Amino acid sequence: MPRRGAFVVIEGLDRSGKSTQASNLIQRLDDAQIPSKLIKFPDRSTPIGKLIDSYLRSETEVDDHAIHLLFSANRWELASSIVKDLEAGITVLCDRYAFSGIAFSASKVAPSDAPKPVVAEGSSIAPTHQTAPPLLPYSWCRSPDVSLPAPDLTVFLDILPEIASKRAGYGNERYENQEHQERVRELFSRISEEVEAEGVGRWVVLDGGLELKEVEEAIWREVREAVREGVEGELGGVKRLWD
Ligand code: NYM
Ligand code: MG
Repeated sequence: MPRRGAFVVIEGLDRSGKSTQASNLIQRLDDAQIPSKLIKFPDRSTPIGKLIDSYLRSETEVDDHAIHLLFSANRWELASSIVKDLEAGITVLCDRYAFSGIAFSASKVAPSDAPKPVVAEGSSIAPTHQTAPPLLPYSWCRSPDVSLPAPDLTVFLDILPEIASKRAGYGNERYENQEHQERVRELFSRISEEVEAEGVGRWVVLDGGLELKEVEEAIWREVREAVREGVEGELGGVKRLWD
């Protein structure tokens, strides 16, 4: 059985605390002398990443299909180096991955010009955003990431969109509005079921609304276990999405 680094992904809604936790985690891995590397998607430093950055800041308009493919291409740019690092025994920690790609794109709906219906508080009538048809089919959103290296562990930091929206810095970029984030959260839940059904590594949901330190400890427990499995050869070779 090959010994290798663990591929760990942190996912969540915007402002769920991913980036903070990722940098704390890399520090803990360092302190434990576990060779590790932190990467982040979108990687805004490459030419493709710069285009994505400009799109996210609403400086550029890009067709929804095209931007989805660019997000995926931005991962493919790093795919072989991820595998190389894992095989060299380096634990790769990744802040967002293909699951964000699917969740944020498949949750897009056509902007509605129609005025919103007035719904009384506590009413069971579904709000408009739940009935609007998706712009991009789910299976289409999934396909460009097929065959990317599969994570061994995905930690999903779950937070209510309403709580996230109150955190500092929220709302500056495209997609950072509660309605979209509600749909993204539903999509993540669907993705987690598929990850489990298809055995694409482990998917762990942690409460991102807890105290920072508590979340950090919970993540650390999961990651330490994944690292151990890698060192002891239990993870096997690097798998691919969605083999
Ligand atoms: N995002 C991220 C996508 O729409 N597709 C993707 O494939 C990825 C990786 O970009 N709102 C979205 C999610 C975020 C935004 O990410 C920027 P971050 O982590 O806030 O820089
Ligand atoms: Mg963000």
